Amino acid sequence: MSTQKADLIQERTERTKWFLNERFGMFIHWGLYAIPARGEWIRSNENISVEDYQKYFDEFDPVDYNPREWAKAAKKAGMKYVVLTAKHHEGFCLFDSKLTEYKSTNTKAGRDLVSEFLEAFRAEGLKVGLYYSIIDWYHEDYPAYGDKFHPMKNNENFKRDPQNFGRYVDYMHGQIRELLTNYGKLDIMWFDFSYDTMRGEKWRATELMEMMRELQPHIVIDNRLEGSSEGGGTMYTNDPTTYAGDFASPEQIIPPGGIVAHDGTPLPWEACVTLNNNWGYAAADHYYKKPATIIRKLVECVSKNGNMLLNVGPDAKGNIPKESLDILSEVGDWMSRNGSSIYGCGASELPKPEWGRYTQRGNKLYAHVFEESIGPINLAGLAGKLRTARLLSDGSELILSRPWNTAEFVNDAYVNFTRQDSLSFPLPDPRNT
Ligand code: FHN
Repeated sequence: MSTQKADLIQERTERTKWFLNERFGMFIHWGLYAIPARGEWIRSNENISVEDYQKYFDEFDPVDYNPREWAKAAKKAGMKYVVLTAKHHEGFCLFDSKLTEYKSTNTKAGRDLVSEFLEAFRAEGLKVGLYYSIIDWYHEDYPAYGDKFHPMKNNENFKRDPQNFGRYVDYMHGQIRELLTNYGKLDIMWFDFSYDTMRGEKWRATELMEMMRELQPHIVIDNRLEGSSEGGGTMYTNDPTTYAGDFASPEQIIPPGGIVAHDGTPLPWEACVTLNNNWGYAAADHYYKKPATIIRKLVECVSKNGNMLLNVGPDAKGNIPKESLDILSEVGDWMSRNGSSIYGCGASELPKPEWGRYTQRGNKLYAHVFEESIGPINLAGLAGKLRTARLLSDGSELILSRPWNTAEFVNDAYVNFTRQDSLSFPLPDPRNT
């Protein structure tokens, strides 16, 4: 490995230390698509022309937008960082960009939504990040014709001159410069997404990364200037490009074995997950995951050295759906008692037990009991197994953390459970047995 590449990997390790410690963040997908309320891909899925989509720009007026309330909900849920869509594929900018008229300050709202968002979440002590879509269905120089990720791919009226794609890339770089210059310290930049031949230097990614590292050297960046939700890119190799990114970004699926480089070394990664089945607000989508499911996913991510970025999709007026808030509140109840089994934790050397998962931080081992079908866990027997396996040094502590009853979640089971959902006792000293 060249020195330069070794330095890149070392710098990435340094940059992501806080990120891998916090483990749990909030993703927020918000834009004009919240008005029709059928998810963020509506313009493409329903082949809506720019003219027909304009009515949403004309209507957008989030009178209930109060990002401080969003931030309080995230903090109460135990989340430590947040990522908001500054611009999604629709091309609408939630910030006062000087490079376009298609922005929130030109709507009835008349507000820089990103600026207010950043101030509110910083005030609640969370680290802040912005999502930026490199795909842009609004910009006239984004290649529409023949591009499968563009809504007008087969519409003769939307043929584009691909020679002007460079003008779109200039626009994209200019907006990234605006975001990293005009909005204070950002902790995360979340690009979305590369595909087919549209990756890497098609976005002039080396030039973009050099500019970003000059403006905000500490900022943690995902791998989608090269990759997508399916992964991809050189961060898995020992020869990463300058724009390989600092973390892999699996989507909805938690990788079976976590994420490692080709040589087997663990890589920083974060799984992004929806609460229902949509990223953007979808009024008819009531298929929400249960709090226990969310907790198990978070525990699974951490048990595999990963983070979880849990999504909310506010509605057109700026309200996070009540179903989402209720789940976040109950996840927060559990996190308030068991956050020590998440923050700063990672995989254990122990193999996964049949009844659940382990997370570990130093010599503290957290046993997350998911399945009680094998009857009450014999803690002494478990401690004996750990001791025999000599996998924990003397003075280690085994903390039993039981993310809720595996039975169908009902309130009284939750009440019974909370009085004892975390037991902690020192392992018997092997010298006394
Ligand atoms: O197309 C987007 C999608 O709308 C959403 O933003 C997700 C979140 O990671 N990313 C892309 C799909 O991979």
